[in-house]
Formats: sequence, structure tokens, C-alpha cells
Amino acid sequence: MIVMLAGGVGASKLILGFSKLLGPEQLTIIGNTGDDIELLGLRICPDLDTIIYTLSGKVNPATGWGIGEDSFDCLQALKSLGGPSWFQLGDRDLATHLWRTSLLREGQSLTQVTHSIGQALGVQYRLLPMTDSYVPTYMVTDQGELHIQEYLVREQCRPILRELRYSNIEQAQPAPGVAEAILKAEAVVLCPSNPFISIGPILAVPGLQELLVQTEAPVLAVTPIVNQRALKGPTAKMLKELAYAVSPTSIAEIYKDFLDVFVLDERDWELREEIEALQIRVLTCNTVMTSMEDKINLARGLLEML
Ligand code: FO1
Repeated sequence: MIVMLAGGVGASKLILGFSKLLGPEQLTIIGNTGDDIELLGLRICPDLDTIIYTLSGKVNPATGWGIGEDSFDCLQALKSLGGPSWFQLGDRDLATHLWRTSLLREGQSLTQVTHSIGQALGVQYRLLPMTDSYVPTYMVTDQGELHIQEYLVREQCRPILRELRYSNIEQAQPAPGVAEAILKAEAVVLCPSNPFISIGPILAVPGLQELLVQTEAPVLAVTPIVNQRALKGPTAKMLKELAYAVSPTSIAEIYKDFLDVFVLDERDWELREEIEALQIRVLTCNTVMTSMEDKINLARGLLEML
């Protein structure tokens, strides 16, 4: 059984690759919920939804998030009422948030709700939220403290980042099934996701890093930095502003306490020794996933290495 720690769009590409090679009983995904937001009274879980929409074939291929060919009538109507319209919520996507919020209000846990939404959309793979608690990430910036979605979407990552705050995390526990999955895994894969806003919140759940140390399974991380650039999103900008070099080596350093294997892109092979000096094994291959074939090849390559 492979366990994947996953953020949003980058992660869902590799998850899709694995899903073409492994059955539902062979893959468990632990999803980031640090980017969850409560907006208009609704609980929105972008990373969980990105994974569900990707695995169900519903995702918007142009953005990698949201539902393909969705309409935005509700958002337009909301805008005309003077409501917030900076967060693009499609009409069909809204149904997911309405239903999730309603089930949570009835007393179901996020784990239960995520399972039932996944099932309803035909997703057989096990997707667990990292925790059932609401633990939104806040970005401490030169413009003050911003919710992660305000920083990413409304402010387009322009503010300069000083630090991150994983709110309410001290009270959180790993969601049911998370500890067991990690301890029983044959391998744990950290997806090529942002280490601060996608994987960081998962690692900040109390007890989670200890589980990664404790498990007998090899823990692998796939680089989100290739050729000194982030594959997607603001990872490079965040590394710089938090005083790290924009290099795969920084990612390996961030994970070094529990990491066994770092998967470096073949374009960066010369960094191999630098990472091996951190007592981490290094494997090199193509990690850039543009086509479906790339996604499957990377997943197959990882399985063969394992
Ligand atoms: N990303 C954007 O860049 N702009 C948006 O308006 C936006 C809306 C949105 C709505 C639902 C959803 O599930 C995701 C959405 N995203 C949007 C993506 C999201 O901000 C990021 O992908 C993650 O939070 C980071 O992993």
C-alpha cells in the first residue's frame, strides 16, 4: 500500500499517474486541509476537491482545480449584490461546498463527508483529510496577516512572506485512519507540492512527523523544484522570502528529519551529492508531468525504484 501526502494541483497529477497503475486498496491519499476556507458560510476544501475532481475526471483541465465547463452565474449574481467575488466558485463546484457544509453542520466529520462526496463522484481511492479540525494557514506578510486563499488568490501572492502560521494546529489530531495508513504503508510519497502551504500543514499536525520516523516504510519526496524554478505556483518566491536557496536541496533539508529518499529531476543531477550529504538517498528521473504519459511514467518509475 502506497500512502501519498498531497497538496493541490501538482500532487493530483502524480496521484492520477499512480491511479492508472494501482487499485483502490493499494493507494491511500492524505490530503492537505490547511488551505481550507470558510467563505459565505461555506466550508471550502480546495486541495481535497482538486484530488476528488481529478480522480473522477471532472476537473477543469485548464486550471487543474474546479470543475470543467462550470458556469459562474451564482458568482455573478453575488457580485451584483456587492458580495465577494474574488474567489472563483463555479455553480457546480458550489454544490460540493453546500453539501459538505450541510453534512458538517449535521455533525459528520470531515473524514466522513470527504468519503461520501468521493463515493458519490465515483472515486474509489481512499482520500483522508490530514485532520478533522479546521486549521487554516495564515501568511504573515509585509501587508499583515492573510488567510492563505486571500494571499494566493485575492492578493496574487504579491505580499512579501515573513512566516506562516498553521492556526489551531496544536489542538488538531491526525484524522482517523491516518496513523494506521502511515504505519502500515509499504512506501510514503510526499508529492511534488509546495513544502510550506501544501505539505507543511500536514507535517504540522501533532504526531505526524513522528509517524513518518516510526514507519518502516521508506519515505520519499518528489521535488517540486526543477532547474531552480517551481513546477507550479509560488514555491520559488516563498523559498526566497523565507531565506532558503531556490534549490531542490532546500526541499530535502526541510524534510531531512524523516526522509529516506529524495527524487531529484534529471535536469538537476549535479545536485545529487549535496543532497546525499544530508544522509538521504537520491534517485534521478524526469519529474515534470506535462502529459498523461509523463504522470504514469513517473509513478511507474517510483514503483520500480521501490
Ligand atoms: N485559484 C485561483 O487562482 N483563483 C481562484 O479564484 C480559485 C478558486 C478556487 C475555488 C475552489 C477551489 O477548489 C480551488 C480554487 N482555486 C483558485 C485554487 C486554490 O486556490 C489552490 O489550488 C489551492 O488552495 C492551493 O493548493
